[in-house]
Amino acid sequence: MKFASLAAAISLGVFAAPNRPPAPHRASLLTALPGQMVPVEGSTWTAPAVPGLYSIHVLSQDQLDSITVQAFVLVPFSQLHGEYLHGYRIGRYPARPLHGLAIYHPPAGFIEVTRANENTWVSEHFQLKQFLCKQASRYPKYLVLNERLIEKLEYLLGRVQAAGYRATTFTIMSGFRTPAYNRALGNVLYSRHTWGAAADIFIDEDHDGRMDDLNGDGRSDVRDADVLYNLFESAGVEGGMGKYRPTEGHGPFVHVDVRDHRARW
Ligand SMILES: [Ca+2]
Ligand SMILES: [Ca+2]
Ligand SMILES: [Zn+2]
Repeated sequence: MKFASLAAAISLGVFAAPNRPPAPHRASLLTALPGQMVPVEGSTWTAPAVPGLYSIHVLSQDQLDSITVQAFVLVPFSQLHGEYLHGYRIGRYPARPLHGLAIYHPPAGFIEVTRANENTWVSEHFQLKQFLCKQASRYPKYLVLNERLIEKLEYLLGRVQAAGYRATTFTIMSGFRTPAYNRALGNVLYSRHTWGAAADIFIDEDHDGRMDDLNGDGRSDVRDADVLYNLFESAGVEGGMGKYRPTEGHGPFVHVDVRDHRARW
């Protein structure tokens, strides 16, 4: 078992995934605060003091298989000055968590996104830049991204593909939203988007910026969102999910999020 990072090479326990087909971007996302000790593939990794991306390559024992753990050391939340983080507007998280739930406390920190790392594959089918807030700004930009959201999107994409639909990824119309941007949209105070735990998605293999005609009726409308919604429901999806009909501003899409209870709309 080999384990190599930008910082050092250390040995790890067994990485058991010998029979999976080769994937071009076999990766998983890990976030940690500077100095935090986190489990990685059966071993422990200590996050360096300097925020940024540390790609950890984990080889299987026979060295025929590997996975890249894209470990981002976060810029701690305490670095915020008012509403800004290094010139990037974040806004304010609610002082009181919703119903006292831990998932609504302010995030521990932020991933710093640069031109150099925004194309990073954080899983097999998703790149870091897909989750960026749509607010206009220069680099560096910052985001919060929940690992469980990525896992969920990968699972759902797999189900969509297994059902016979062509889908190389989900187009993420809205992933992370800064509280400032979310507020400007007039959205709810406790949107899971502001915790990097929600995504508004559709399938757009013909790249026209709109949901593809999944049900084959020659139109792109809420019935195509229904196709995704029903597929996700039958896949036993937990957490929050809602479907949206098209407006003048956007096409049909489905919202999915990570939360501790089931919610549907
Ligand atoms: Ca399309
Ligand atoms: Ca249709
Ligand atoms: Zn949403």
